[in-house]
This record gives sequence, C-alpha cells and structure tokens, in this order.
Amino acid sequence: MKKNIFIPLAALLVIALTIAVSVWKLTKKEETVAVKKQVITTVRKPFSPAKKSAISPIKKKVVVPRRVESRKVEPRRVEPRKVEPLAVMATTSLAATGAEELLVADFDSGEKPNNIGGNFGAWDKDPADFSQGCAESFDSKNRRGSKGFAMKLDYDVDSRNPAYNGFWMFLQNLDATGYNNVAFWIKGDSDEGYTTVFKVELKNAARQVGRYYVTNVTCDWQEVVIPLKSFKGITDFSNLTELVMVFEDRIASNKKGSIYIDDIRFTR
Ligand SMILES: [Ca+2]
Ligand SMILES: [Ca+2]
Repeated sequence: MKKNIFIPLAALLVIALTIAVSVWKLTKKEETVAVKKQVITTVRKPFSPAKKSAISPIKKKVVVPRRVESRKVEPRRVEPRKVEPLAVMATTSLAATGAEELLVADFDSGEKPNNIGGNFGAWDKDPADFSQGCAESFDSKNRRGSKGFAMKLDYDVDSRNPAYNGFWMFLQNLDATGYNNVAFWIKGDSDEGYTTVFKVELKNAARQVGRYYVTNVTCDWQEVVIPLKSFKGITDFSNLTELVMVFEDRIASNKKGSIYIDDIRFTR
C-alpha cells in the first residue's frame, strides 16, 4: 500500500518541479529582454541627441563669426570707393581741363577764402617777438584791374632775433599737372619801402616743398611767371596743398615795407 501511494506522489512532485522551473525560466528571459531594452533606450536617448546638440551649436558658432567678419570687410571696401569719386570731383572742379589758366585768388571779394575755396593769411616766425611780423589786408587803392582788391602785406624782418614771415594760401589739393607755371602780379609800395627779393614756396600732399626766389620787384605792377619745373623740391604737382611767400631778414633788400600781390593763377 505504501509503495502504491509513494509513486504517484513522486510523479506529481516531478511534474510540479518541471513546471516551476519552466515558469521561472520564462520570467527570467522576459526580465533580461526588458533590461536589455531599457539599457538600449537609456543609452541611445542621451547619446544621440547629446551629440547632435553638441555639434549643431558649434557649427552655428563657427558660421556666425565668419559672417560677421565678411560684413566687416565689405564696408572697408566701400569706404575707399566713396573717397575716390570725391577726390575726382575735387580735382575736376579745381583743375579745369582745357582752360588756359586757373584763377586761384583775385582778392576782389575783399573776403576769405580765395577763388578755389582755400583760406589764406599772414604768418610770423615768432609771434612773441613784436619787433618782427607780417600783417595782411585787402587794398582797393593799389590793385590789378578796375575793381575789387589786391592783397597788401606789411612785413617787418628787422629784429635782433632771427626773423622771417610772410603769407600763406591753401591750394585745396589742386591738380596743376595741366599747367606749366604759377603766376601773379606784384608791386612794391614806394612810400613805405619794399624788398626787391623774396621767396615763393609750393607744397604738395606728400609734404614736398619747392622753392623759388622772385627778384627785381619794383614799385610798378609787373607779372611774375614761375615755371613749375623751377620748384625743384616737388616731383608731383597733382596734389598741391599750399603757396607760401617768405620775407627773410638775411635776404630782404629792405627789412621793413609793403608788398602788393594780385591775381594768383596757374597758367599754361
Ligand atoms: Ca584783385
Ligand atoms: Ca622790426
């Protein structure tokens, strides 16, 4: 009897055990799959978007400064183009091509500036030394022509100190390449005296200075025509900035006096 009962009980136990084992195996497989899926998803999610977001802003950062740099370059290229037409306009308006002469200053308005818009006036080597100096004024009694004024220069280079002074006039970056001479009319004052010799200087934008000595000034109006070639210090006449007259103590035949000047021009 005991043997008959034990055998089915043992068989039941074996069946129950195999079922339990198979169930446990199934649940374990599902768990591993679930864990794998979790691992894959948790790895992929932070990995791929993190890389993309890390790359994309870097690309943008690289592109943006390049665009800014190119924008900075563009206006620089435009600026000189804006200057060039202005320079061309200035030279074409000042140096009239085809004209026999260019009038720079006739002083007939009795005011500054000159006929091409340039300022002018007297200058002193040492303004603190009152024993020397030069003063400019418009003079209608002594002038060239029947109207207007001439420029009167009252100079004094009689001093214990080294003395020189005179007259300056801006030429507004004048292009004088179409002309051969600078010309003006000159006259000494017979009552106040005058020097028969003085220096004329031309200056250009390259800071070159050309010098020429005018001689044989008299108390009558006479035209002085100085070839531009005579201004040895200047190699480029396309950009003249200034005309200067100089009375010098060591050169002046009369250290104190008055000189009249009128109709400053560039001629062919
Ligand atoms: Ca005049
Ligand atoms: Ca003096």
